[in-house]
Amino acid sequence: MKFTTFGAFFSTFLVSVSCRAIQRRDDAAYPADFKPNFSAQHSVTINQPLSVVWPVLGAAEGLGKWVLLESIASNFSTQTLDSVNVDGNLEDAFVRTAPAAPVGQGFPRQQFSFTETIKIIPGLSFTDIPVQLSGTYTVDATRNVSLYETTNGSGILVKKVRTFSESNGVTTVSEQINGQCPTLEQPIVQLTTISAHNQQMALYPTLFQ
Ligand SMILES: *[C@@H]1O[C@H](CO)[C@@H](O)[C@H](O)[C@H]1NC(C)=O
Ligand SMILES: *[C@@H]1O[C@H](CO)[C@@H](O)[C@H](O)[C@H]1NC(C)=O
Ligand SMILES: *[C@@H]1O[C@H](CO)[C@@H](O)[C@H](O)[C@H]1NC(C)=O
Ligand SMILES: CC(=O)N[C@H]1CO[C@H](CO)[C@@H](O)[C@@H]1O
Repeated sequence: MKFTTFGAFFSTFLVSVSCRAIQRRDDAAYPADFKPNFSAQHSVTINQPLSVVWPVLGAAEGLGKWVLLESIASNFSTQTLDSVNVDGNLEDAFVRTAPAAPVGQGFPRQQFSFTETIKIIPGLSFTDIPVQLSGTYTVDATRNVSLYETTNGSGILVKKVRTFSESNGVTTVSEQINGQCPTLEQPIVQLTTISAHNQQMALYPTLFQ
């Protein structure tokens, strides 16, 4: 890792350690105060029809497989599977903290959690920062859209919308990430998100080999 990157990571580390004690963001206010300040978009093509791609990258059953393609992700597990009613389109909604819909209604919503390990100095594991993330993955199978929302509990929120299109037996998977993090961390989070997102999506085709 280049020294400048290391410096940025290290100051992020110091900032996040020093902020941890004083920062108490009210997670219950989400999404009313969701003001995204980092974003990424990317798409990949998979040489398979949507009928093959959907069960892995669309439906919730495949969630753990693609979450763990991110090189810094580990310790994935799922919790409650329920469903949620949405006014309007799923991609425009925030459903992570919404009340569950009565059985038989709404879009299926899978709760999950995993750990992202931010490596400050590669090879020196005592400098690693584990970030526990929890979220929901919600699926509109009629419109071929899914919505991924995570939080670390306070301060970092990520919304990712995934859309699918098929042409001549080839499926294009597109993702739009919008996230919110503390202003001081925005530059490094923006850079890390773009590179981790591109790296992860480049591996999607390997799930079909
Ligand atoms: C989530 O991340 C933010 C930004 O780094 C940090 O300030 C906050 O303490 C973290 N929350 C938890 C619960 O770790
Ligand atoms: C694994 O995830 C659980 C929550 O599901 C968390 O309590 C635990 O600390 C995590 N372990 C590691 C090693 O990150
Ligand atoms: C969703 O994908 C299926 C399978 O490719 C397709 O038949 C259907 O028209 C798509 N629906 C929408 C709304 O794009
Ligand atoms: C890159 C990015 O999305 N930056 C945004 C960070 O947040 C401010 C305030 O909400 C926006 O003005 C920036 O566009």
